[in-house]
Amino acid sequence: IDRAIVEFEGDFFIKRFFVTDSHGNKIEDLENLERIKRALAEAIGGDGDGTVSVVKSTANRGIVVRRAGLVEGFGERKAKAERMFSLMDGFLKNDPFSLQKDILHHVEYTVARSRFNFDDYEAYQEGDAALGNGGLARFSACQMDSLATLDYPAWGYGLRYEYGLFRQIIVDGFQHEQPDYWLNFGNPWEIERIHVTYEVKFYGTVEDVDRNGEKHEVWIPGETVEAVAYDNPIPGYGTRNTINLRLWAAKPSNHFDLEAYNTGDYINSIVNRQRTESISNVLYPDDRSHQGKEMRLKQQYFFVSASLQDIIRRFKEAHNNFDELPEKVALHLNDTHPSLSIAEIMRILVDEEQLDWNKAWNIVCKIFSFTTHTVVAEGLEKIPTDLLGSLLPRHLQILYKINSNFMEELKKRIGLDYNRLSRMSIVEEGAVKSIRMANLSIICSHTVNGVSKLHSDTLKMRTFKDFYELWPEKFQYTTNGVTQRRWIVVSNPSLCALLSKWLGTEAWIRNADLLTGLRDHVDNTGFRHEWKMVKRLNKMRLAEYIETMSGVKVSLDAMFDVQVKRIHEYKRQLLNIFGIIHRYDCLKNMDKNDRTKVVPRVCIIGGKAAPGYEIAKKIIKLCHAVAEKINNDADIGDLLKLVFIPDYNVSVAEMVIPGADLSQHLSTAGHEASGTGSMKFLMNGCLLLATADGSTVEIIEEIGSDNLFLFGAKVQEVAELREKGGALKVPLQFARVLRMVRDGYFGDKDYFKSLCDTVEVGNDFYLLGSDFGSYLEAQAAADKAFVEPEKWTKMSILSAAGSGRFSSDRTIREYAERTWKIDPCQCPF
Ligand code: C3B
Repeated sequence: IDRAIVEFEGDFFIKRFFVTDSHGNKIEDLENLERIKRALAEAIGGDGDGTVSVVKSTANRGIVVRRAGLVEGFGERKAKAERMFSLMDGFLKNDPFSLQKDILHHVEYTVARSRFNFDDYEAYQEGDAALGNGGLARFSACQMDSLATLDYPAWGYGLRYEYGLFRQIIVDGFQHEQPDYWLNFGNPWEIERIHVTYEVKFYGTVEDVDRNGEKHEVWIPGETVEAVAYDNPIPGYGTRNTINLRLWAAKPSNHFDLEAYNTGDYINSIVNRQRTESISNVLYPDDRSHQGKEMRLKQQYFFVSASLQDIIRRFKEAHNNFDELPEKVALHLNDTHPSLSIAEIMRILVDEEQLDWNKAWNIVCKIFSFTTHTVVAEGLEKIPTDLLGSLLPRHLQILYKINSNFMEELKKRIGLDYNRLSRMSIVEEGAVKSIRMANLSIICSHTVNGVSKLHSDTLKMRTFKDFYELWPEKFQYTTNGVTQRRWIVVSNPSLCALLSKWLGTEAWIRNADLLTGLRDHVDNTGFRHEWKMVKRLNKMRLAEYIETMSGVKVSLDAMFDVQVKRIHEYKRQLLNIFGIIHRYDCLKNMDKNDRTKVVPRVCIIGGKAAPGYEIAKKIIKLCHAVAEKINNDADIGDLLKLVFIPDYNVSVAEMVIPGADLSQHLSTAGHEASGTGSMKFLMNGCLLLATADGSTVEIIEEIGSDNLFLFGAKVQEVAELREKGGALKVPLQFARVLRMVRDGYFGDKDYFKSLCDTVEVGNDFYLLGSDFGSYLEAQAAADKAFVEPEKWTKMSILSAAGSGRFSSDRTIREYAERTWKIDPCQCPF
């Protein structure tokens, strides 16, 4: 390597960047990445003009522009970001393999002309705003991108948590959680709206007041906190429309409790105030179980109350008749987390705006639509009435009234079928009397959506059967999707360039259906060669990351086999680990000659366990214990490696997904409502090994069953298999693997006992044992396909070619047209 050339435009942007050998030829051999980086560091890492340094990127987010302290005001910042992106586009056009850009993935540069020096910047990596737990939140982010791009007039509301989802660190194979204080260095993208604030109230009592001779109930709250808006603009792609994600932060209210101060208890009243202000502090890390915690309920109401005040204020600015509300406002409930808004809007309309109850109810029922994102029972929220009654006494009354009206109406429709009436009631009687938030949401929404066809069928036939029979027309499905702008354009620039080159257009970035055009080139060897090169480049990027994170060196010739998602028993990471143990066991017992025929594998697992979810944490530990054994077995070498990637998050996903050959989606049929990870892998030309669950069923319709590896019980077989209990047939291989773990082959025998018990015959709720045989067959089929690179590449191309239907653009268009009945609306400029 002779020189690295970096040309700058202005102070901020790298205009051109390349590396040449001593003959002046551009170097494309990325195996030499380390050397290239060193050369670069030598060439420009010193001082030069004192502005640029090169380091190993840990975030791997492409070019990271350091903004802090450099620019002020959103307009200017946006203009600069736009310039940067247009330069990046330039790279892509001139270099179909986007060599330069891939190297830039490893290069961070910054401007040190202000008071910062580079070391400060290194600590200030722009991390993810981890404001959600898993698939549900990431899906919302994709929806926001599509809403903006398709010019729909829509806003998102949420909470501005100071601590997002915990950072996962692994010590000795165990997960530890660390707080993620992501706002430490400020968030330059957000705009604090100090003038958009609302009071949110809690506790207190309900009192009767006389209004024109009539008795009315009015809430006299006991505690007030202020909600301040922080706006996060979401620019659409290829349009000037920008929508808003408005996040609320809790701030001290200026309403002092005079009495407390006057009695001299100054310190305690400050402490109490601080407790109130902590409402938006931290995201609950359990993505499914709801333990009826007061703070969680406070967060939900804080979010709902501030958002509704904002929505109603904006409505009232232009309208004065609430009859027009359903014409102008559509509110979508994503899962039941915001469903208190039903009671809150009734309270506003009846208690504050003084509308008649029935009139208000008719309006409200035309505004809400509801998507449920799960079938797992723990996912259906129930709020103990004791808790609700103390925190929001008026809301509890309103909920009781909604329920008694509904029960009366229901009796007229179905008669005195008390079992059914009690199943459909919003109020659950029992040891802990509670409010069923899903029932409330269904009753009040005009549309109830599932997130895939299979999920919707399950809702209709099982979870909400009673409601489906009452209102079949309410039930629909809108299959999830993901945005190709993040999951291809941002995270896989090489593939992005390749797609545009062979499709002859960049229009697929706004219209993913055009990806089907790839089918026309699948027999073109030149195209397939380039396709393979892109995958290899991404595998290199991933291999380097794996080595940095875990010290494990992996071979690029191996199949990169990935399972990344939250750790859950139903997602069956344990099935994957058992499969790996089985593979290892076979290798150990194999003739040396036969080993030459084995497809080398790099198995990659990543995901966070909820801090209180013991079994999930044990799965993580087992994965490390097995990895320890396999990776240090010199006899096995490159034939099998197992790596756990810590702290799986969006940034990590952006690197892992493009580098995967195979991805696993193993949920027991009927348990994954949709799944969106699979769609991201599909877009990146990664083959799927999956059960017929969630949206996979529709993926098969698009790409054909020949282009993925399907296994496991079908949804209609699951109940019957479970009934068999102890009489269930389990393959010998499964019993053997289970025995190895039980006997302490991977150490920590006692620790793993309870984990093994969960999959023992008779206790194996998620059916790992009975699916194991067909799982191994699917894995064998994957191996067989992988040794024929041309066949594999065709399958990979056809996977990406069929991924257009799983763009969130399609999802959003369906919601807009069918559910919200809204039209695109371009901002006039
Ligand atoms: C998830 C589901 O588990 C996924 O199947 C689904 O694709 C996404 O939502 C988006 O619809 N989900 C989640 O991450 N957290 C919940 N509490 C419920 C569902």
